[in-house]
Amino acid sequence: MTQENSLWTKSTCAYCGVGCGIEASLDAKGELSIRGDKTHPANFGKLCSKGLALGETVSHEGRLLHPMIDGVESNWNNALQHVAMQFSDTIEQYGPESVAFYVSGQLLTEDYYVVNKLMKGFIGSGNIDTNSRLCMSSTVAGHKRAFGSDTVPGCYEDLDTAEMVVITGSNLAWCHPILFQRLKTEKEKRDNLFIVVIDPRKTDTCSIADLHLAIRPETDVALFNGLLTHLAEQKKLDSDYIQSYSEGFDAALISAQQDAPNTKKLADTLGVNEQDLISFYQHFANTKNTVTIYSQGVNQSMQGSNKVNSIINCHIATGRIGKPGMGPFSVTGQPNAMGGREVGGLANTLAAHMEFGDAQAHHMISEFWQTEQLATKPGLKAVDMFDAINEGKIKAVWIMATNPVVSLPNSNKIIAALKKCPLVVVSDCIAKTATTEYANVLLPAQGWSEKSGTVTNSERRISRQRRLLPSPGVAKPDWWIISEVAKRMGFSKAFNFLHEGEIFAEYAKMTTLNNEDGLTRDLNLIGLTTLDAKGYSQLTPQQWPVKTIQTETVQQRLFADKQFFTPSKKAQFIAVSLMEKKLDSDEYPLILNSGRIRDHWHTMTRTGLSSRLGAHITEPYVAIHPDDAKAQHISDNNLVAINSVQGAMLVRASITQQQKMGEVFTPIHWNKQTAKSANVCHLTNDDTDPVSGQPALKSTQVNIKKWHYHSEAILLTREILDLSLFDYWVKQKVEKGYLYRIADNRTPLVLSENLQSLLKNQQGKTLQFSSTDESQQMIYRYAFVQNQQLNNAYVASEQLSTQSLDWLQSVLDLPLDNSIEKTLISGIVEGKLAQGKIICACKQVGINTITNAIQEQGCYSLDSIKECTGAGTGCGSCLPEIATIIEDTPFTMAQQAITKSTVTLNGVEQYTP
Ligand SMILES: Nc1nc2c(c(=O)[nH]1)N[C@H]1C(S)=C(S)[C@@H](COP(=O)(O)OP(=O)(O)OC[C@H]3O[C@@H](n4cnc5c(=O)[nH]c(N)nc54)[C@H](O)[C@@H]3O)O[C@H]1N2
Ligand SMILES: Nc1nc2c(c(=O)[nH]1)N[C@H]1C(S)=C(S)[C@@H](COP(=O)(O)OP(=O)(O)OC[C@H]3O[C@@H](n4cnc5c(=O)[nH]c(N)nc54)[C@H](O)[C@@H]3O)O[C@H]1N2
Ligand code: SF4
Ligand SMILES: [Mo]
Repeated sequence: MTQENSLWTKSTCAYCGVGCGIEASLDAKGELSIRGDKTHPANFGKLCSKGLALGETVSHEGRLLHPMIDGVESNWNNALQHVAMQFSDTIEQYGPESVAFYVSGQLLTEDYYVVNKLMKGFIGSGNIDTNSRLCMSSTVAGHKRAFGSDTVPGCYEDLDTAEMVVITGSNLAWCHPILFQRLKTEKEKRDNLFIVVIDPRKTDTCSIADLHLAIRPETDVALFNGLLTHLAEQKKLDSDYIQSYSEGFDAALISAQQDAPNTKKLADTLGVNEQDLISFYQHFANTKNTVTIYSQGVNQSMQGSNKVNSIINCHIATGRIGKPGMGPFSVTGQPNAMGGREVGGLANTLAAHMEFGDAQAHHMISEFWQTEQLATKPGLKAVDMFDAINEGKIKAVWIMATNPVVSLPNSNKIIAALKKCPLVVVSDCIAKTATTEYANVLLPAQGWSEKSGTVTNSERRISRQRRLLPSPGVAKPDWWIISEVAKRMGFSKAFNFLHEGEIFAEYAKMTTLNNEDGLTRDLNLIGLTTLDAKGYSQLTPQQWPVKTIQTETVQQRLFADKQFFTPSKKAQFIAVSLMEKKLDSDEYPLILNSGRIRDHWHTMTRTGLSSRLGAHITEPYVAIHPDDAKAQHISDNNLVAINSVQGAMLVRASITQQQKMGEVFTPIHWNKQTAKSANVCHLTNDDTDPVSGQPALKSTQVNIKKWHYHSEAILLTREILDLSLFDYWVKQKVEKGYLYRIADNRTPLVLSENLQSLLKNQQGKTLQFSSTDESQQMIYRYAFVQNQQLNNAYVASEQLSTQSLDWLQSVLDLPLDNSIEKTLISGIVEGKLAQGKIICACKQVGINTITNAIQEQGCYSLDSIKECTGAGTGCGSCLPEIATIIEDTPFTMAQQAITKSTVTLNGVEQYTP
């Protein structure tokens, strides 16, 4: 190892299922530097904005440092004893079905393995479910129905040789950015690569699409049934494959044909242009090397499993599976969504891809775990589990690494359930989340960078997450917390693990039970069963199945031998038909879709700590079509209330043609910790897919009304404030503090007075100035300076143009001088502030200088930015951020002329920004 390399530790990114390899090093200032791992086959050294900002999110801000019992600080021994006793007592009194664990795809495989072992193996109930129920369970159900196993057959490498890529129900550009970049690079290299995006809204992913089918929400089954029908009509089926290696084709085709009497009718059902539809079908029919990528637009639906099977049907029918450059490809969301599925985190599977109802599996696992209490039937799935809590059937729940008050549908019901539940234990890294509020016991968990174990990515590749930093307080790894509780419940022998590597070894061994050759089950890690501590510590990425330990990167595809894991060894077609969900209502005429934005992760407990990530989209919003906005007299940036039968939220309107009429979209990230009322799950209904139990989070009926208020303010502080007295507020992390956007029904003067009393400023210099602006509104400006440092500042008025106050985002990070003080009280931006947030620290170049160069001088490459502005010519660490700015800055006329666009929408050529 060279001196250089020895300073960098390899680990895996904390976020999405792409599973990028990172390298981390502590720099001289004690900060964690992060770079991509060039040797990792998921990313070959590249990282997206979230991966690059990992170092900024390992601060100890807001961490849960000690166990807490009923709000009082405790120690580990007492807390573990308390949890163990309460669970044991409940089980003794009401039986094993009266307790539950609700866990997460953000646990490591080792954590997941022990928590499943405890519930299913020793408590003897199936009541352990995971947030993967909200994420991947329709895919799991679809895979099992078609293949007899939960198998993702392909590899990322398939994107390099695919000639057609269908991306459906996935905003790959924002949610799996490194895979998207890989595909984009291929698209730039290869003219013959045809990309189709299927999504009701026009997302950034469409920027590389040849065709965008903006289908009506929830009509995917009909679209793929139409495809199967077309393939049959055009004689583009692989008859040999259908005959020899599959079953159920005829019934599936009959069902498909019923959904697709002809392309005109079908195009009407789907709400797309007929020619576009035919073009998609023809390309699919004629392109052997086709990969279909799919994600939550497919899974999170009342017909999610049927959507999955409608896609897989088309791949089986054309024999396009198990071979390079082709196959259905479910991209996983969380870093260890796959690992959880492997070890049995879902309530309806046992462990290591063994199933309930299989007597032999039951016997083997009982023997392997040395238990007589192995659960005999599936437990409750997430939504049902919380219903059972609400009904008092479950009396103790332990929530780990997930924030169900924000992420489960119909949050008011979840809150009611948690309030009623006699024992709520929450293991989290963060002290104050929407969920920890309802906990009786809080257990401090180590977070990413502190914990150690393994995760599996979307292409079945197992990678190590390694410990990089010490943990704050007395935080412990999840596997340790669970094992210690298990021991105190009387299961010492089975949970006597000293190290996560021991857990991994046990799990690897379990995959080989009656499966040494990997022919009984797909999941086989026999090559890793001999790993010793050193081998585990130095483990390089391994793609399963692992026959022998992989010393070089391998690219394996399952089903290459055309053998499946069904009883007949044949793939199964599933007959599916479109379930027309009635989505018309006079009171709630719009369909609310929800999903992710590029730079935030779920409930923001981590990405919310980075000012860089917070700057991309600063406020929760609802994307709405201009005509829908007009009907409600809503203008761009107005605050609006979204209402459904379940609840309401208050967000900013973003009027856009990317949204179709009748449909609106809002991000999932903001919640009680970051905004007054912007949690979309307060609105979403809890309908689920009857096959998978996955909630239909993408289609809730709502209405939208303009929200009227009397005053607005922007407040900059160094500390987090309780702003609950105001009607609307949103928090944004900025360098060295927070920026709050506030709106209220008080007058601007009263709002200003309220702000001053909240700030409780004493002994310092107050700068204050009130004036009227061009439209005769009163503007109240205020700033408070202590020890030559700006402590807090605000601007309040009837209405503010939030963009013109962007400069406030960087003020706390700059040394206070006369020109800044002048700006604070006059609002006239000059000096350093005029160039906006500093992007290139070496050359002190601000964002406005860079965007001006892009827009006015046509600098839209990194080299030209360097030349025009000097930015990025120092240490170069700002270059990725500059690249992002180039991507985000609206193109000018000059660029439009040279950027040839091929995207079509409803048959019309579109310009893609
Ligand atoms: N930046 C970022 N990346 C993430 C995450 C994050 O929080 N932030 N989370 C990770 C996780 S856990 C997950 S599960 C993945 C999710 O990754 P994605 O599934 O790509 O993300 P979403 O934004 O939830 O939804 C995808 C798209 O489905 C579309 N859609 C809605 N309804 C329909 C429909 O009826 N049919 C079709 N075809 N499309 C529809 C939506 O418009 C949306 O653009 O992202 C992972 N990556
Ligand atoms: N409306 C709507 N709702 C959705 C979705 C949608 O598209 N629309 N998507 C759904 C999907 S796909 C998902 S995956 C979920 C995600 O929803 P959640 O799982 O609720 O979201 P996170 O913010 O990732 O929650 C993780 C929690 O675990 C903590 N944590 C992080 N690391 C660790 C650890 O190592 N140990 C422990 N003990 N705690 C840790 C974090 O601080 C945080 O509180 O949301 C679902 N909800
Ligand atoms: S693509 Fe996903 S795994 Fe890779 S760096 Fe980005 S967030 Fe991390
Ligand atoms: Mo997810």
